[in-house]
Amino acid sequence: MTNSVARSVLCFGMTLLFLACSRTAPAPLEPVTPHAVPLGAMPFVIDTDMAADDWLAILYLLGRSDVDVRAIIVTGTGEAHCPAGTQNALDLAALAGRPDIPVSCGRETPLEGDHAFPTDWRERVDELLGLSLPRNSREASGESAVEMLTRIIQESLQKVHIVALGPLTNVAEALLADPALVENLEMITVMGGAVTVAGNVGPSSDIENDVAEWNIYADPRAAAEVFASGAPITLVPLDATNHAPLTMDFYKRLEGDRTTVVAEFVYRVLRAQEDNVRSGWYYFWDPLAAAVATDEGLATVEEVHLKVAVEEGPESGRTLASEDGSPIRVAMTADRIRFEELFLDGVNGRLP
Ligand code: AGV
Ligand code: CA
Repeated sequence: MTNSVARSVLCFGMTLLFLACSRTAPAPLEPVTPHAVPLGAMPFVIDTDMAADDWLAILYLLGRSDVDVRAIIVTGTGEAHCPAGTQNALDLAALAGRPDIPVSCGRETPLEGDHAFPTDWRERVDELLGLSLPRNSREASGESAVEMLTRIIQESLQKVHIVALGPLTNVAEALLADPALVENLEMITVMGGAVTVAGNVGPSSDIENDVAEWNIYADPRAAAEVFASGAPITLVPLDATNHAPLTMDFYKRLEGDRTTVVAEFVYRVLRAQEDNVRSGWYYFWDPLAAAVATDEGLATVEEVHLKVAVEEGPESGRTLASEDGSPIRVAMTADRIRFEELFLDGVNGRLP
């Protein structure tokens, strides 16, 4: 082949590539104009492991003007690794018009034991499922997650609501170092556990454990410490989230009802997981917990005395009812229809 023929072939190939890319690459998202939170909004801290449904939960909370998200702290023991999880949290906050929210990450090992999320899950969420977000020009805070959480609770004039969407490592560490923090906590709403239903660790991995839910399994000691801390806790376990599967019906509904850049991003997240949604095992785990934190009427709540199995073995990380457990408010069921409505309104900017 002569040089000029080779060049033409190369050019033709590159043109095809360009056309293919320009046809499939989604349009970049333009962040919402930065805005302040109205006076009187309730102080919240989000503790998250930055898995895909955590992003949805965060965007729902940032969409509410009665919620003042004072920080997003990332769990180093959950699905995302600290560097990627921190960057993704900063970028999500900026997308929603809150580039100023401080973000930091916590320790990367559980308080006890060596449980961890599967490596391939971790890499996928680190990479934002292949999606992209506009970059927040701000950087992670110099404070650690525990310092940030502690300072915000201590400084707040109103009691703080923690929404915990991953392993409880950060919250436990803060409460162990300063047990008096519970005095200034409105509530800790936790997505985690499985009380009267099967767990989700065994069925989604090769780990022999049919009773634990992943967030509690990843750091059982941390969960046990938080439960025993005396803090007011609302647990949103699999018992409740099993009532909120993420269905293809909802996906189609969102496809036809996305009027904001936030709803567009949520749509892209679901599209990137369409196979999982179709197969029926994907749930609104964290978005339901976030919604219950703002609107408890979405769930039926019962007080149950709960313990966490901290010993290693096939029941490690189980949350079980026991007379000598701590009193925990447990969401047992959820109203899927009302939740879907609220969530869709939240990401479309239709909530007051
Ligand atoms: O167990 C639910 C928790 C939630 O906080 N996470 C996902 C949510 O962020 C772990 C989890 C359970 N099953 C999973 C999970 C799966 N199949 N893929 C990824 N994460
Ligand atoms: Ca999570």
